[in-house]
Amino acid sequence: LKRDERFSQLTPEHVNYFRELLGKESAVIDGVSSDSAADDLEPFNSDWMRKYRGHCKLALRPGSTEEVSKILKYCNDKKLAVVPQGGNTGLVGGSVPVFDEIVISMGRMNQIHEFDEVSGTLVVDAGVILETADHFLAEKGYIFPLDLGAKGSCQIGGNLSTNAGGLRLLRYGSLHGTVLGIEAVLPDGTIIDDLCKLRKNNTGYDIKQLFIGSEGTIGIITKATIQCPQRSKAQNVAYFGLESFEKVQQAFREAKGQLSEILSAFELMDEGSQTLVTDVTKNRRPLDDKYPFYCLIETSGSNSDHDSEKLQAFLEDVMEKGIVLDGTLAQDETQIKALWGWREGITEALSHLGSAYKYDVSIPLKQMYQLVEDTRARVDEAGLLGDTDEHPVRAVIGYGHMGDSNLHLNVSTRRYDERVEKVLEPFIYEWIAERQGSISAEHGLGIAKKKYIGYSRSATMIGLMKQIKGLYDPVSLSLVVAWAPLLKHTKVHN
Ligand code: FAD
Ligand code: 2HG
Ligand code: ZN
Repeated sequence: LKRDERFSQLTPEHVNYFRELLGKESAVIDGVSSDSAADDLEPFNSDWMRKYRGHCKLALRPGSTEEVSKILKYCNDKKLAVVPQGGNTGLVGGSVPVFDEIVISMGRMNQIHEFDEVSGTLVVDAGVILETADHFLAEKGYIFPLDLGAKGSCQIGGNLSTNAGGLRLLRYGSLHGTVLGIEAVLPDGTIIDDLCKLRKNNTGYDIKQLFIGSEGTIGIITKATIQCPQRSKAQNVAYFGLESFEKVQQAFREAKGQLSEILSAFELMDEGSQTLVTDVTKNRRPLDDKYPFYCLIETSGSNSDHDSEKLQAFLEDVMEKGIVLDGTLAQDETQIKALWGWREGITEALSHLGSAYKYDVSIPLKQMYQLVEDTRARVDEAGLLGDTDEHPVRAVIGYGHMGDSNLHLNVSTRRYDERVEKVLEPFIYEWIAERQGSISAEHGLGIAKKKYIGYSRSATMIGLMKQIKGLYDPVSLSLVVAWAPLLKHTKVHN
């Protein structure tokens, strides 16, 4: 990749403008006029996986929508490249600079503005941390309709920009349904005020939807209104072992039939993924024996006794039918958390063990796990499996949101290694395209998948995306994002 010289280089004069605009010392982290800021800039330059690294010399931390607007207008006028950053937990390299883009970090915009206890509508700043919003809602008897392992650090603006799916999409649906309104700033500084609180609003195009899942390519989200459901009084969790992916599918079908309206999550883990969690946490496994597959089922309802009876009856039924080989039910809050840890803790465990090539994909359910097996066979054939310097792959594992046909294929290695990448790509993307899957289910394209968009979108669709980008960002130089090289209008590096 080469930096596009149409972008301006940062000068002390630019930095002075931002200093005057944002005032507070902590709002401008400046490595242009003071070298001593290099350490402070480090967290803005590297991503969660330590895979992507930028060289930004300036990070700005606006405190209001007006400040975001002035920053973007100035950058647009001066042809300064920027990258929006939320909690920096993204897994596709979209939240860090590629070169020396200015980071616009949203963490200071962290106010919860409004909550309506009757309708459940919540109005928040983009920089509010997901878990903070959920704790606030818990006190009111409500729940945020999105939950994911990175909840302690990711921000609502980042969640919307990636259209994060997470652990309970099965129950509460996607953010395209639960976001009622947004406020955003376009690259030229225009503030879009669409902070609607209505469930129904069919007056013209639903423009906010374009900001959900567009990874900051057309503007920066500054506020959002979210429709939040009431928190269920009772929660139950079961974890069980199965002998094949065929049986996993049968169990899913049974769960939908027998648990119907109380089913709130159906997650899949293979044995490889659970081995990695065991290696890292040293925790005792929930089941005595090992099985090729495990599922985690969560129910959320209004009556604990009724729900646990239902879950117990479900477990007995699927064991009697030979669908499930063994299972356990959490007895209290601590056990619920512990069982969830075997699913939510996989990403964290992988990061402790070195590096991981991540493929977040949607595949028609029947064929979902076949991708893991085919990839493992391919890596093995290439002589890369072994967990040594010569054979760097530790494991090829699969887990994910079974209820949404969303697989997380991870190839765990000692370190990022070109030989491994060559064996995996474009093989995996071709495999998915042949089955009409999606190469990007819930994490986005970022820099990791920008050049592979054609495996999941037609030339016509990509053409329409370019038109939209051109419309919102006509100067096409102000927002540097990972998709940029693909969307011709913003070609920023070759
Ligand atoms: P960042 O990583 O900072 O940014 C993500 C993208 O959004 C970047 O392109 C950035 O430029 C852009 N962006 C950020 N804020 C704004 C804004 N205000 N306006 C415009 N653009 C913006 N994802 C899932 O979907 N489901 C999961 O279950 C899930 N689990 C995870 C578990 C772990 C342990 C980790 C580390 C990540 C997980 N993720 C998951 C991935 C990640 O996408 C989410 O954590 C989250 O949505 C990213 O939010 P963030 O605030 O960290 O955004
Ligand atoms: C999850 O569901 C996240 O745990 C992360 O989306 C997936 O690490 C991954 O590949
Ligand atoms: Zn996920």
